[in-house]
Amino acid sequence: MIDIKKDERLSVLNHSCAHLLAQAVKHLYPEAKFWVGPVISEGFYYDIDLGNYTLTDDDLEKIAKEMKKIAKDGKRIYREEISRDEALERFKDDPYKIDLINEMPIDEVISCYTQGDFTDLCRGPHVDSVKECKNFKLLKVSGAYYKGDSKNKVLQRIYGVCFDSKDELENHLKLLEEAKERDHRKIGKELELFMGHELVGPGLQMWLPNGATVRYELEKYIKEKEVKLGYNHVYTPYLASSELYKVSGHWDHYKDDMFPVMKMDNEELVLRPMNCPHHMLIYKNKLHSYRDLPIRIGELAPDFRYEASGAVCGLERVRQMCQNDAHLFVRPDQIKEEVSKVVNLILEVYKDFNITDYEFRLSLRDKNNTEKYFDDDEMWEKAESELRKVLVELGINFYEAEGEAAFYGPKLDVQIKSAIGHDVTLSTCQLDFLLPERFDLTYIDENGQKVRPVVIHRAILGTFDRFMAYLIEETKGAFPLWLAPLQVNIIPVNNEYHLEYASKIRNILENDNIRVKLDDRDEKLSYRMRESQADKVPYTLIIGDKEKDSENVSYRLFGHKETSTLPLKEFEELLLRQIKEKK
Ligand code: TSB
Ligand code: ZN
Repeated sequence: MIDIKKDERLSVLNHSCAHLLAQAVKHLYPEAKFWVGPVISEGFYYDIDLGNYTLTDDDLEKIAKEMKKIAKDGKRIYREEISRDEALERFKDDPYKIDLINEMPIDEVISCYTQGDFTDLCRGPHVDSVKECKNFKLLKVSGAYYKGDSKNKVLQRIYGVCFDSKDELENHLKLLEEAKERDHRKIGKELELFMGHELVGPGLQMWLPNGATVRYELEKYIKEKEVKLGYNHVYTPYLASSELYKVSGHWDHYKDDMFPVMKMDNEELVLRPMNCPHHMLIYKNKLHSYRDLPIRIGELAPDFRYEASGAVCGLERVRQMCQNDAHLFVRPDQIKEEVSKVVNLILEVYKDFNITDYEFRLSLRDKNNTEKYFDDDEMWEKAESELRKVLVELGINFYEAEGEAAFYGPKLDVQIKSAIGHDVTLSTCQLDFLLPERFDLTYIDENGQKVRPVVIHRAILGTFDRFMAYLIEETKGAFPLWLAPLQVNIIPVNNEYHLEYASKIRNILENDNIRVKLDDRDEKLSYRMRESQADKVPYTLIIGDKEKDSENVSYRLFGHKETSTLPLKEFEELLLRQIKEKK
């Protein structure tokens, strides 16, 4: 999907369309007050105060009609630069604009743009005429707090998108429609993969049997891979004394993302947001020699983060998640090799899941934000340049982003786009010189001296929650055979004649640990076949006279119309092979 913000022409066009929207709203609702109307990746929006009135979809239609009318009139858009006093005078009836003017730096040139009877305070640039904005679509309206602060009034945010031609617009709307169909929340519900409930709360999802089966397979898959690569897995508690996070630095730099303390008599407990502190203590439990390193401690570990209720999204962003976590304790001379192994593991896993659309991001700190980031320039310079150097040496293509690091160090994040356009991190590999210091971790080097190890934090699947969200959207719920909640659905054509043979097939496959169902309901064959397709079962078997007499199976693959036939034994072998090969 195109990122409107990244395209210069579309950016300007969409911004002009936001003005057109405001003008139409002003015509229809003369009392409307306007806040801001920026361009976003999806198009544009405008935040509008309509008093106590809440816009409906019908209203959006009326507004769109008015916009069309104005666009057809084709007024020119022209720019003026005005003094601060004049700006304050012109926008005196619009308190939000007055706010904006007052917040502008003293030396900033104040400009406004006028089209017909409408003028808006704006930096620009804009297209030449409103008629260029005629190919637009208003997408939705929702509430948005003034300045994003929940203590403030709720404004109405109207979203839209605009293109140069009708074809481009229609094409884009079609893609949006397809994306909606792929949304993991929709598919998750249809296929009974997971559910939320208001009594449990936002960002807290329950994995239903179908989803839990997929997750179990994912857990097994990644744990087995890690064991082969020399990881040792542990189990640690989800709770800890708040002291632990004071030592680690989470208390000073990550507290806003944590649930508040539980006070018990003389104790203070918190739900952990990360697992690093526990793993640091496990490392520290023993003396280590340089020959023992790297030590790789892994855990499929539940964590709790206080994500804003407005930011949580299905399984993609949750408040309780389970990380595919590990902390690698390495000597400084092992950093490159270990980062390289992590990157290779990421690439190998992505190949297994056919993940091709992603970008590597080197996430750096924001130097000015000493609240979020541990304040030690020297340490940051070292960690950031070390990680950058390793990435360059490994020949990895990446872009850099400030303000995206962890509080303890820079990260190599793998960014993907969700169906509804969220840019999220899937895998991560992070370099940390801080926590070894905070926990006073050491090993004995060749000269018998105590020295500090370096820690690499890494999560390959990220969290099972987010990975599942991704997988659902990528596969549209048609999981590969090895992951599918139900792998084989057996439909006897007629229970009276075919049930016995169908049951025999079921028993054989069940014995092979294949997830199989026998659909012996008294429903029409075509109905049962359709339902099997809707459930996205990889193999649907149709068992009738022909199959019974020759000990064959006839099967239909998900998404295919044709039926194939194989001797039962061969079919069984085919399934086992495909499951093993993760086809
Ligand atoms: C890798 N301490 C490290 C760990 O050792 C850590 O916690 N890193 S993290 O903060 O980046 O989180 C790891 C992964 O969890 C992220 O890469 C992302 O894929 C996933 N994740 C983060 N927040 C959420 C959330 N709210 N919901 C679902 N998944 C999340
Ligand atoms: Zn960590």
